[in-house]
Amino acid sequence: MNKALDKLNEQLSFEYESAYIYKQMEIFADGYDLPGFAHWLGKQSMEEVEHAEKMKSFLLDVGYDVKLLEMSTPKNDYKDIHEVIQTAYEHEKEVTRRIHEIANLAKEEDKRVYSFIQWYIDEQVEEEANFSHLLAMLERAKGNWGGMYIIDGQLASR
Ligand code: OFO
Repeated sequence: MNKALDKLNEQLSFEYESAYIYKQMEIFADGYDLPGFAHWLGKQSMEEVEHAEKMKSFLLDVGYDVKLLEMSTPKNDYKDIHEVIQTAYEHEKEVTRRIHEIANLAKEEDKRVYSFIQWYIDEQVEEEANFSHLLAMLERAKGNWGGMYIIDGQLASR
């Protein structure tokens, strides 16, 4: 039994779950007439699939019996785009916590996992920063639609 590999297998499903959550956020933004946010969140969703795929390939390479786990239904009743981005930021912090947990476990148990997970530790710095910068911009706009559309325009070019 290798707990580090088991945890990584769990995280693989959680990365797909992240993609699912961001896909629902993309749909919300689209329905909320913010195409830039929708585009940006859609790209985020695709990035999560890439994170999951990388884990899948690693687990297969070390001969692990990869199994996908059950996913929760993503929240879809957001009150506004601010709540969407706030929720996403909190989600990324949870992902970071889980990645660090895997690293701590793998440090003693499996050096292959420990080395592999370093990329994700670095990636999470960027992931959290993306959402916290966006959140700061939204907080400054204070729900003013002029400001929100400027941000929306910027996000369209991701
Ligand atoms: Fe995969 O980093 Fe975001 O969730």
